[in-house]
Amino acid sequence: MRSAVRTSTPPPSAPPLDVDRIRAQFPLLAREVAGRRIVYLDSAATTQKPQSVIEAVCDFYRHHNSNVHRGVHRLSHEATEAYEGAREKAKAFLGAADPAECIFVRGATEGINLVAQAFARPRLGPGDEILVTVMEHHSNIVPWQLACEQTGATLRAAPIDDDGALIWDEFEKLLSERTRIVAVVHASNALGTVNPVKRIVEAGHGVGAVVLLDGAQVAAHLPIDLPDLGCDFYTVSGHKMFGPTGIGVLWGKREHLESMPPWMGGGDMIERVSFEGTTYADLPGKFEAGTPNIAGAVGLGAAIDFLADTGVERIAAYEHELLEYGTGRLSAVEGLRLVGTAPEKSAVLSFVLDGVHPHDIGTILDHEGIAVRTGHHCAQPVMDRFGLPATVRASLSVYNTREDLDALAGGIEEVRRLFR
Ligand code: C6P
Repeated sequence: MRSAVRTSTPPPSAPPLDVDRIRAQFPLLAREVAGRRIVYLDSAATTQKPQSVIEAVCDFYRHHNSNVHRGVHRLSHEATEAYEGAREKAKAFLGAADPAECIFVRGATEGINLVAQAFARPRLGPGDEILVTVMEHHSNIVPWQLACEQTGATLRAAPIDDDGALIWDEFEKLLSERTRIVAVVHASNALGTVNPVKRIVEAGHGVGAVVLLDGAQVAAHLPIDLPDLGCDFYTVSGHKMFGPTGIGVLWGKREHLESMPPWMGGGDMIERVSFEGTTYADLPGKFEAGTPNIAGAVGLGAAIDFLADTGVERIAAYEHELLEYGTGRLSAVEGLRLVGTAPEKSAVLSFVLDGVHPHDIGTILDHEGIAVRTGHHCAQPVMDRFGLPATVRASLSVYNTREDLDALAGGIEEVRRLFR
């Protein structure tokens, strides 16, 4: 069994994670599907929301709803304070130096598009290269393809091995003085692979490239320490870290953000507008045109509080245990092959089963009240690499238990019986 998942262990003084207490904070987990308590194993698609996040969003609309940065009245002050307070929380959570470097976006997809359009596009030309890996989510491929079409630059992709790990020598060979941008997923949504991101940042900087990390699958699972990572851009999605949909953060080094033109124009991103010419607001406003997702930001702030109270290191250690247990349970199923067995993994179990299409597995599991994702997981080059049309993916979170994984293994045995 390959499951040497390296995650940080909790400090010895930290009390063990009380999963029952955590589960009790997630109202949706009490729901029944197909007459049974739901087994939710699709947290990589989106996590469930704790009561505190739901309450924070409701409280905002009930008591403080107003637009931000626009009014002198009480409610507008309160809304602005709540919105900017959430930015402070994001700053602390990521270990950023300055809240102004934390741009609120809709999610990781928008964060990467913003960098592709406002940072890469004005700088790139024919002969320049952008380096990604084969394991990227489409959100970290297509924005760069668009930038390449617009500028004449070339997109290169570093290969992965049969375990789904980056082939370091090949990655290094693809790096050259032509490489202007390196954009890599911190943890793969389709395989679970955790990339050696510090090494990637160092290697990218070594050839003078700017490095973006896609942290969508990391924020709810592993600690993020931006100064330690040393990257230039980092992006997360709120809904994958217990927050609402439609909100996320793009963090960028101030020098880069300041050197970038605005991406979208509109209200709130300007200093002064006239037909003779317009000047732009300082960071972060320059990149937040229009009325933002204020309640979403407030909810994200509550999600960050939940993560801080629970302890990301403790979550990492707990999920590590769960992943090892689940790897063992699934490896024991006859005809099942895990796809993604890299030495360093986050809590994702992708697999295929001999003779059964992943969609059939997902449908049968759903009849048992088990929610998994089936398909290409918006990572078609990963499927091509493994010669598969699709996989079944069970993705774990802090509220999952060994019983959930037992139910999954039992459900797959049932699929096998039906297809015998
Ligand atoms: N992955 C999944 O089921 P958005 O949609 O912008 O919040 O996140 C995009 C994204 C970017 N990078 C990675 C590594 C991701 O996993 C995702 C979203 C979901 O795996 C939906 S396709």
